[in-house]
Amino acid sequence: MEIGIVGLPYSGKTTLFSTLTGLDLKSSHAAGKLEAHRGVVRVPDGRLDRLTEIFHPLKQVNATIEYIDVGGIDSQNVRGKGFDPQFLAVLKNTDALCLVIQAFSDELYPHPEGSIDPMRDVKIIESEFLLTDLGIVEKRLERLDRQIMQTKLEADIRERELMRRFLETLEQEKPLRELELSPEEKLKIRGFQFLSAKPLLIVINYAESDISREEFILSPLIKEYESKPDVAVTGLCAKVEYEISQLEEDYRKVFLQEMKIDQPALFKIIQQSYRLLGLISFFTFCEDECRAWTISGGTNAQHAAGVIHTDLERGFIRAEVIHFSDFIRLGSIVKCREQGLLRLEGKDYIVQDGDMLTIRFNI
Ligand SMILES: Nc1nc2c(ncn2[C@@H]2O[C@H](COP(=O)(O)OP(=O)(O)OP(=O)(O)O)[C@@H](O)[C@H]2O)c(=O)[nH]1
Ligand SMILES: [Mg+2]
Repeated sequence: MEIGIVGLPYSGKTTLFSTLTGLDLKSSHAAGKLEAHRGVVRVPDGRLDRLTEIFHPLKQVNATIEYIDVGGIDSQNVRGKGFDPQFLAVLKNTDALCLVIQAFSDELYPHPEGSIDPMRDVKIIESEFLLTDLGIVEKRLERLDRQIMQTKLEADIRERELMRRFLETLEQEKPLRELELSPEEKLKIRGFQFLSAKPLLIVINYAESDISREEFILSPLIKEYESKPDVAVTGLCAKVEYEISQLEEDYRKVFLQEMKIDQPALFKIIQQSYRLLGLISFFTFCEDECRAWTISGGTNAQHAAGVIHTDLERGFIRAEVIHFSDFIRLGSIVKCREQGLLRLEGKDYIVQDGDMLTIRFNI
């Protein structure tokens, strides 16, 4: 899973990326340059930490998400022209977008639009997403028109209808993620990798002095976006989060206590990215390792086994399932078995977030 970090220049993208990934690009990554950087992030999961405490495996393996710092979007240059092709090539391949908005003032880094206005900035970037998609749809429609004149293929005619719906939506300045689509149409849309169809996490990067006013700062955006599908709004002060991430573990705890922060905002961003992508985790546990595996919500037990290893999917017989919350409540596998909370499930069982699985299989 890949998430692209985008935003206007100096909004704090690289600061957020460095905080998330622990990779320090501040010195090597010149501001305003077009250059994508990738980094893998462990998804923090307190449940997995608990399992490790209980089973003492040799290692713990968290789920991961990959973030890409795509570089600055120069709003003055880009406006109305769609994105640079190099930039677009990276963005198109992502599974979701994380939009960083500058809500702090800093004389050294004046906002490119001349003032702080998060709602305006979200709309500027969203309209670039729409324009880029519009370009793709228009080109596709032209080609389909030509093809249909020659071959009159039923599939092309159906696709043209769908593209016309996309066109209409985009012309009304609505992102494609707001369209209701059939499963078949969803597959089709994925092939085009439209930017406005990707799940969007809006991250408001506010000033140090605003940490205690987060609710106030986020509320207009939450009001505007919370009811929309596949959009989430969150906030942090990237500069402070970066400093927290640079502290030694012991100092970090003291610092967080003093600032009255219960967990770094960073965890929140990672977990929200995970949720926005419709992902859930199941766990495996043995002497060697306790591990979280990532699947999409709605995945059945046989496909989930395939995430561990293709042999487990092919030779799948049954899954032994205990839910993490039952296991913690009763304290042991034996007690779960006695109470009938260790279940044997077949291949069609839909795996739930927090299930602990042991796969029985034939080789
Ligand atoms: N005061 C303050 N400064 C911040 C904050 N977040 C980032 N900055 C500073 O703003 C400057 C630009 O941040 P970057 O993270 O490089 O911004 P960027 O979006 O990657 O910039 P480009 O890649 O040039 O588009 C850096 O000097 C940061 O330290 C913040 O929350 N408060
Ligand atoms: Mg940057």
